[in-house]
Amino acid sequence: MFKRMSALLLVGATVMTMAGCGSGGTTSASQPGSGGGDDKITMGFSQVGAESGWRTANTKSVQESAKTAGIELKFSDAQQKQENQIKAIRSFIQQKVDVIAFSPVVESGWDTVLKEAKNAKIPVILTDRAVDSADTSLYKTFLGSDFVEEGRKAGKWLVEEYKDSTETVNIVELQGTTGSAPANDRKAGFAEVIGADAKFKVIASQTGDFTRAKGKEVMEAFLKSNPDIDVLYAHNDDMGLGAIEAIEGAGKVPGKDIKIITVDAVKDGMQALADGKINYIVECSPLLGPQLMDLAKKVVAGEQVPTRVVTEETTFTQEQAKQALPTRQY
Ligand code: GYE
Repeated sequence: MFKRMSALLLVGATVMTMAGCGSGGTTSASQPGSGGGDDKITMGFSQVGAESGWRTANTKSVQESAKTAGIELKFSDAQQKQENQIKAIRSFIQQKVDVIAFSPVVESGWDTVLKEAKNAKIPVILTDRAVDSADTSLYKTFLGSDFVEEGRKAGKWLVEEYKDSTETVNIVELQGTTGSAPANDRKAGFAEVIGADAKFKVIASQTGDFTRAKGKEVMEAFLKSNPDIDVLYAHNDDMGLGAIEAIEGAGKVPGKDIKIITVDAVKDGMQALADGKINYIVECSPLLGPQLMDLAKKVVAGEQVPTRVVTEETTFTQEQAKQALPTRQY
């Protein structure tokens, strides 16, 4: 708990200390409330969807912190569809909100709509997920995790776990939403680390769209076509939890017959880790709301902000999960 709080404080401090020397500077300041006629900042927020426990906790964090910060939030749920996010952003532009924040479902295809926001002089903040636009002037900052590093942490645990073995380790991978930053980066970071030792073999890798239902379905297919799976690497807890049902359904013991690594550390994932069904979780914090509201206020006031704000995160073993669970916030 203390570790988590101090990590969040640390990130907050980084934002504060870097605010004066950020390189991605704002040049034109739009006045708070320019669209609404009062001083209250209006934020248009386009959320990815409600696909996972992480997402639910993230939505709650954004909504609660907007209230605390006195920011009026126009919230829109895109149900994992890019076209819905583009529509929502266009509608925010029409409504002349003061700032747009969004969590892009996939990385590519944003330039046109982001240029429209820029032309309307509405600053954009990326939260949680990145875009691959070459023109970084299309957004002010990106607040979120280092997903490549998360993938590396998952790989490092595996390398350590099998350090005394010379036999082949057969791995199956449940990827997040195709084309999303966390799916691309968690795959890349993991591959980079395990790639150093030829005994690690990814024998199947497919998307489970970050949902429990899809995680279960794809794991069932993996189990049917691969009798000899040693390890499952799932890009989030929810897919891992769905896969556990598939593994148990196939008469195998999750955490023993098949070792499981996931990412997020939401409560249900942490419970499965404490129960021995998952072996290791790489944390990814959804509590981005307070930092997002701080950044929004600065950006609307025309202050400079760092172009990248990275969330600090930890990892959990089964023992650590038992200790952390009673005070886990999400
Ligand atoms: O890990 C997953 C969610 O973008 C970091 O999206 C987020 C990911 C998170 O659906 O559970």
